[in-house]
Amino acid sequence: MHQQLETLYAEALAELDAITDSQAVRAWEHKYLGQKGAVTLILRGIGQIPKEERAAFGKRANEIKEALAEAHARRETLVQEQELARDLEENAVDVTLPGRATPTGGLHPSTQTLRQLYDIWAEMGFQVYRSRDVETDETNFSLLNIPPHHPARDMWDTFYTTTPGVILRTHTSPGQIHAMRDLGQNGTQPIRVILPGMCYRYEQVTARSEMQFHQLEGLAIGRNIRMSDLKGTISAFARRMYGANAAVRYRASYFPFTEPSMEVDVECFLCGGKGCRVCKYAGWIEIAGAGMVHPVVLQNGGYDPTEWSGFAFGMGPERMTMNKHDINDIRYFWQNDLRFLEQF
Ligand code: FA5
Repeated sequence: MHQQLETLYAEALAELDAITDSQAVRAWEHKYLGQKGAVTLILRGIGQIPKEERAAFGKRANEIKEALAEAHARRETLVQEQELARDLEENAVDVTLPGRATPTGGLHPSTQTLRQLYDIWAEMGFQVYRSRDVETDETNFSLLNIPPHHPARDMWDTFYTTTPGVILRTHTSPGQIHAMRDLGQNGTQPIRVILPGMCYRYEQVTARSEMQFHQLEGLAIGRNIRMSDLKGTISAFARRMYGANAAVRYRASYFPFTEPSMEVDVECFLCGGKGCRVCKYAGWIEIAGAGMVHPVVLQNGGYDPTEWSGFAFGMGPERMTMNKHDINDIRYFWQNDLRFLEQF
């Protein structure tokens, strides 16, 4: 029995030393130290030992049991550490790898331009006045000095609704009427506003023309407003928008609701007037239609045109954005293609 015990001890230790995974450690514990384990069974069989040897045998058996339990605990810790190290190595995370970018939203290029315009005009004392997208024929045309059947209506191809007289605004100019009637207090108060908004035209969509686009209207009404005020204001705007040296020119034009009317060009900010792709080799880029508010329109807004005067202008933020970023097709703006939108 003594010999058997010592052999068992030596075997158990040798076996334990060779173990490299915790499952085997558990199996080993079961095999030697478990309730039906080899060492336990030997201890249980102590009765078969001659009485005089029993004490010495029991002592040795207990020593061995304890020694094996200790060896087991050490091995278990060691194996667990090795397993952890192996696991860390095999499933290593390279913390120096760049992270995956979280996509973030951004402002639409038109919104960026509009906000830049709001800032500039706010600095110059113009407040934002919001007007409706769905308009009446009367406000969009008649009150702006474009009577029914007037050939000038052809300038703006219109989206009609099924309700007679109700249309989608073709420009932001009807907002002039609303602003004058709303803020003018029966033609007694001066006004200085910008009117941004979406406009709709039933026209052939091309690289330069969408059927839906923004305009930013400006309106100033006062007692002594003259053409020089319009020109000074537009020039000051152009310097803020396009730089201190921005040159502006005015070309005679025609709008039924302004008299005189003009178109405003700014010297090409890309080539400085030498001629390039963006200005189509003209050296100048059109930025607005403008003019002195027509007396009939002042009257329709509630003002006495013999005492009051004013100027108005209308700019196209999409066209401005196209020039700024050299975008060659307006159709990109509303296609919601992230490849386009993410560039701004
Ligand atoms: C007008 O709509 C006038 N109401 C502007 C105005 C206001 C004149 C106040 C005088 C006083 P026009 O049709 O030219 O004018 O349009 C003005 C601007 O809107 C254009 O210069 C252009 O920048 C933009 N625009 C017009 N049509 C389109 C279109 N289909 N797509 C994109 N932008 C357009």
